[in-house]
Amino acid sequence: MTSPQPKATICRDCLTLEPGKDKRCRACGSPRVLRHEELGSLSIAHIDCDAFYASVEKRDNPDLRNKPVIIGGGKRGVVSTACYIARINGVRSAMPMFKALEACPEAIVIKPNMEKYAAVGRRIRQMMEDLTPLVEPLSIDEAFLDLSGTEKLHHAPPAVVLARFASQVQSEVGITVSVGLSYCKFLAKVASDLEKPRGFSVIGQEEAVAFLAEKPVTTIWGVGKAFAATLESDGIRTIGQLQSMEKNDLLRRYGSMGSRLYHLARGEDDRGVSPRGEAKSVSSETTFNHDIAALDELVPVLRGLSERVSERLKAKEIAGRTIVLKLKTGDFRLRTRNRQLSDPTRLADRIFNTGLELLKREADGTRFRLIGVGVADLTDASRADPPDLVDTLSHKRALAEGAMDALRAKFGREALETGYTFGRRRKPIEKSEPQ
Ligand code: DCP
Ligand code: MG
Repeated sequence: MTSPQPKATICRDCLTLEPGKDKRCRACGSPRVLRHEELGSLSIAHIDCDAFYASVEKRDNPDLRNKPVIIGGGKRGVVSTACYIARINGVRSAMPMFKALEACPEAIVIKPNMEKYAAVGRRIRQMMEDLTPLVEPLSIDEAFLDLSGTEKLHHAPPAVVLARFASQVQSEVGITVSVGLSYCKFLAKVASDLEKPRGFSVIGQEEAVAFLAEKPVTTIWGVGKAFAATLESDGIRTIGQLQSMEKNDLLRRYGSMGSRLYHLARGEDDRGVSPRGEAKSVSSETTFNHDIAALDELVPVLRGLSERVSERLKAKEIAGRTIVLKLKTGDFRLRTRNRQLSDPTRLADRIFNTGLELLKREADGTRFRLIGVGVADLTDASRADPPDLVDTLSHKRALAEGAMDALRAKFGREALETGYTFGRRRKPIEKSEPQ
């Protein structure tokens, strides 16, 4: 007996499984018909809300519906997000507000209401968790879902479950989402971005390599601006170029990142979807042989620990918004101090500088037996360390740090030491705090 062929076509509106060969669904007439040979067998999804903050504001004030809306402002004066009408006029996330208003003077600007967005994000996450326990949130408005083996439960293949979910979010929560469906996390995430807003894109095994060949290297997870600049200086711009390179060559040039480039360029990604019970913070700490009071002795240790934390954040492709300094005094009293940044970071430099500001206030002659630094409030790295519009120097430092990472990956950790840590490294204790 042969198993039934998985259905390769569905209507995203009425969920009919074989809506016919025409452009429109023969059951409901909708043009939103999804066709893909592998539709019945793919089960890794990435779901991302469309223009999230702006959509929530439009939901709550129907007068805004057909108007360009920008969410942002406040102290930093940049755009958090813009609705798709404002985007047509050229408004983008992280743009200075004055530029956004030059591009779209009629836009309505609304200050972010984080509590409200967090509540909507939680509600949508709950709806995802009703579909599968394997939900891995990446940020407030996006998550991976692994729907393998859920067909019996839902009496429908993942593609249908996802289309139904998108409609349900729209009718029950009042905002729209875009869905990417593939066989691995990397391509599911790429797919969800292809047809925004209200998109549903599928990337199968069959077309993955050809699809990726055309794309810029920045499509690859973990290749940010700094690393892309390194690749560019080696003449590499597209994933197709990476596909034609030997694995050993990539390893030699870029260390562990080379291995990732090699595999992801071929659409090979075996990372599982893991619900975030994992790290809530990433930290590194060290206990001294003798208690230390002097700031200039504590500073190089802090620098080394910050670099360590940064490396681990980069390796996990995560970033965090809160920097935590931990000190234990000679008489075992614990002091923790923290500061929130405007954006999540994974850069040693920002971790260190923030930690240093906190440390300066504590270095009042007290003798310390332990110092640690950590990053909490974790998110994925995609939105970490935007080029700082005010502080162009920090952007340069970020680029320099990317270059140093590449060198360390090539020659080992000890190859490059900053002035702070030179000859003064200690063995740190590493921690990932559970939730
Ligand atoms: N965000 C922010 N600053 C940025 C990027 C995003 O404050 N530089 C916030 C506002 C967004 C939310 O995070 O609404 C989700 O980020 P996304 O990158 O998913 O962007 P949107 O959901 O707004 O738009 P898209 O439809 O492109 O996903
Ligand atoms: Mg989004």
